[in-house]
Amino acid sequence: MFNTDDTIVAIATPPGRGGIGVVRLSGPNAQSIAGALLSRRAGLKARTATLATLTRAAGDAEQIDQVLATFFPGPASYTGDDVVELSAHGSPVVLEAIVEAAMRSGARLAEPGEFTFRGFLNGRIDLVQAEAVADLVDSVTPLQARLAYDQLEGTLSTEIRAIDTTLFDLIASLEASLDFPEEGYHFVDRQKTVTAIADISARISGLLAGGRRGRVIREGRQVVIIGSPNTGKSSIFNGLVGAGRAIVTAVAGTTRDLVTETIDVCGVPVRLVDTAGIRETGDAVEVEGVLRARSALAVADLSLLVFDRSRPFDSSDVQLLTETSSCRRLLVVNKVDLPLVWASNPFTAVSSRIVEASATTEGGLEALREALTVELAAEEPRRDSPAITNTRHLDLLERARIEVERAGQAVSREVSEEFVLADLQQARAILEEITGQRTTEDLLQHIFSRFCIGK
Ligand SMILES: Nc1nc2c(ncn2[C@@H]2O[C@H](COP(=O)(O)OP(=O)(O)O)[C@@H](O)[C@H]2O)c(=O)[nH]1
Ligand SMILES: [Mg+2]
Repeated sequence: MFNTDDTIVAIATPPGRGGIGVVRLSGPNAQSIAGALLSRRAGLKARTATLATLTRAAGDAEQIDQVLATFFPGPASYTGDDVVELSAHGSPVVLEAIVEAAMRSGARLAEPGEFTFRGFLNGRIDLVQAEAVADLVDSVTPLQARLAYDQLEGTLSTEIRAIDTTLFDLIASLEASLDFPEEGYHFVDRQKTVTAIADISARISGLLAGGRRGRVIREGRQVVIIGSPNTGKSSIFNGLVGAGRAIVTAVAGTTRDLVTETIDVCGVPVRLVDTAGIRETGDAVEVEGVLRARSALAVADLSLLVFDRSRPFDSSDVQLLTETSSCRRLLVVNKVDLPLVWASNPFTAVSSRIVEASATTEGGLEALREALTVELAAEEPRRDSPAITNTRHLDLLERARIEVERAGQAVSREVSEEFVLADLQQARAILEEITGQRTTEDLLQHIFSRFCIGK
């Protein structure tokens, strides 16, 4: 998918202006290309930042910038190849000029994720760790960053490899019994084999158990705010987001499109969706808004139903309660700063959690956040167990578990070892797909296409 024996170059820092911008070169000619552009006679010292002037081309008098150049010789570099990092002033114009100069000297512009891909190919990191790099860069909450970092450190890879090694040993002992059939089945102890297989299955299940929670942290949740017009949905949305993002007005039906913002609820990124509300309307634009509100509701993990206690509880409020009775929901009784006009408690038959709030005085917003946390079951994964955040890993682990269990049943039913072996080998193949020891080009393409350029 990528050529791997040439030298690649890219800006490694985000687009836009900054105090510093970094251009990264990786490949066999990284050092000579950097050397040609830098005003230094001597070569760069390994892993030492060196101040130098960078010119447009070898022998060219036109200087681009003063840079700090650092040479990381392979194989102990990020990519496993020779790497040179040039820290320049963080102007897009300067950084682009440096990239162009490197390209004139023979470097090729890197594709997204190509540096990390080389690190993977050169065995610096496995596939789980490469995916963790992308997750860490993409993380929007501190908890997401922590889980991605743990994965980058190799907590998940280590556990998967440990399971794989146990499987390998078990397979080896079963194979030995096949090679020496005259020794009889007793070469391996049937009961011991059953126990060993059950242990492996339990370890995989343990990883899977933490996985659902991990996935929630990585992928986040969607919470939809619904309710009749003017109940204060947009105000609640703004209160939770903490900035005046959605339009708030006293005219019914102003939030016509969906407004979304992501907030951090105990480490879980929650995509909060403000809707036009659900009510009968004649306005074509608003009809569209109501339609969108309904479809957002359909895919939401949780809905916040907002009611206005300063006006009568009417049929549309009743309808909203009925319509969402089978959804996960949280009821918000808004405008508690105004007098209560409801003659009776409309929620006597409702078991959902109810939070009283005032978007205006911000009273109850903290309680609302806490209720959100509880509803989204945001308990933190323990640090000592690897949390699986990635659906790809979860799917493969589940498949591996099924194979191991099948093997266990085969042993119990006294099926020939060959079948047991085939299942266990299949389980190993699946585990190796997770860490990338066995992969297809399509999968790699898919994974690395998510990366940004320069990573
Ligand atoms: N007194 C009071 N007014 C509120 C409260 N929340 C919202 N409002 C007002 O109610 C009106 C409608 O609010 P908005 O958030 O646009 O409602 P939406 O149509 O449900 O999105 C605005 O004039 C808000 O200022 C509250 O808690 N107390
Ligand atoms: Mg609104």
